[in-house]
Amino acid sequence: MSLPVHRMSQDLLAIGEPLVEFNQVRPGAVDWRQGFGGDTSNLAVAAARFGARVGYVSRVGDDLFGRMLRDLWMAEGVECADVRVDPDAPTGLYFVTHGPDGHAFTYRRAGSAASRLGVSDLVPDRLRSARVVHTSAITLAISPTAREAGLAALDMARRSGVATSFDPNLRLRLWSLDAAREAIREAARGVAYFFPSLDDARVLAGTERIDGLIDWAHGLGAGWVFLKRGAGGVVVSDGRERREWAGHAVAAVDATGAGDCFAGVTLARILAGDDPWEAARVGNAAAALSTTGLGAVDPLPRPGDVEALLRG
Ligand code: KDG
Repeated sequence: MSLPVHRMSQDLLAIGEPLVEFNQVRPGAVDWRQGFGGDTSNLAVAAARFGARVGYVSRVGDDLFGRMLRDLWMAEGVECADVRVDPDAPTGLYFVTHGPDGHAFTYRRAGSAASRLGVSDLVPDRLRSARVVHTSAITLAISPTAREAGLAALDMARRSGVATSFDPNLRLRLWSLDAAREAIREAARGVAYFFPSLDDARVLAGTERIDGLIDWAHGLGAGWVFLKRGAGGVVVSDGRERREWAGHAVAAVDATGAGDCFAGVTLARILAGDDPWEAARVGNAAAALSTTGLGAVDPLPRPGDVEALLRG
């Protein structure tokens, strides 16, 4: 028996790899705070905290870390019916260390359960009934089958008139710049919401100037472009007009996942009816707050925290 689509539909469907996080509390310390990461999972939790009905598509291992992630999504109200438990591969992990140049990641993800994601993990009805389908360049980079799944999900959404969203999160440890450029070009075709970071966009576009980066993103086919400038805030463009939201001065501890927080909250606010300019203003404040604690997920703010910051 299959359930009617409307009973299992989510507004935002994210596809990718979740990771369990170990974050070093102080440089050099043998003291690691366990948390959660994975760019698309971070985005899903951020959006759920802002009231969006979110579903996640992935694979986890049949292990302690996979169970911890499922508990996280259940606690956060992220629907994980489409997260398959793969008995033959482990859940991926990563370690966050901090130094003068900010945070650095060390991964244990090769051969992870999520890297075995494939087109068979997609539920077409679920994709077609979502309002936004999101994935990232990390999803496309972790394996050929995950790349096929991520691109197929975007394609299916596009063909069904569902808005697509993409973060060209660049991880050159996973693939070459040429391979990344080619896959990102395909993913960005007709993408409604495009969330590049300044650093990634500069490498991908091969240019430094903000205007050139925005033009590059629209040239790929993006509708709305949100250029994430870290502590510098965000530049938003719809292809005709550009606006900028400055960064908020906060006591930053760890910027891990701040870009995912921005995109998740911005999408949640768009789904709630905000226009994308206003949604980005809220997302920008949320991203600032997300840097004030350790880890990608734990410090993700809730609407009341953001309202307080915006009220000043
Ligand atoms: O954006 C934060 C992510 O980068 C982090 O949670 C780990 O998904 C991760 C990755 O692949 O780097």
